[in-house]
Amino acid sequence: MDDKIRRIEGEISARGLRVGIVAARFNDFITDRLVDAAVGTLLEHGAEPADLVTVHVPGAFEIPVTVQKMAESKRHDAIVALGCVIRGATPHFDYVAGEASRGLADVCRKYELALGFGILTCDTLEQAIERAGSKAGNKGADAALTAIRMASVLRQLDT
Ligand code: INI
Repeated sequence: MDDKIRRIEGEISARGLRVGIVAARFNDFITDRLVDAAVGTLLEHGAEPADLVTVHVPGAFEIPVTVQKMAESKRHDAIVALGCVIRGATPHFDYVAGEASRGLADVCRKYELALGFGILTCDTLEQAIERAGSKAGNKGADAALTAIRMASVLRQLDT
């Protein structure tokens, strides 16, 4: 690759970052594991406990408005959104999962937010367990890494 070409890909360092973690309490036996992994990942990458805040809301549907309020406050360099929506017998899943992801995409673009999207949308409880620290890794940790990297990418684009 021509070394005159500028490459922006962000850094994986949470040093000095103020990060908000918003988690749904619905299915908290899953979301608590996502929160633990997100917090652990942020601390491992240099964040200070005093710069982190976890906010717990009733369900995934309530995540976007909470993230919007936090984005407006400008008190956070990055936000991690964590939830777990599991398909049931009715179309409720589609509304909750759809509005949560659409709402987050909207707020993310509006506030140019470094957002880690960690809302599991699963057909079964087993799929959720797999993504909360067993077979398929932990999506809370992945979302935290994305938030850290995006904070850096967005900052680099300003220079
Ligand atoms: N909220 C979730 O976070 N996950 C779900 O699986 C879920 N289901 O299946 O209903 C869910 N519903 C609650 C919803 O997010 C709101 O909290 C509720 O409708 C009140 O506004």
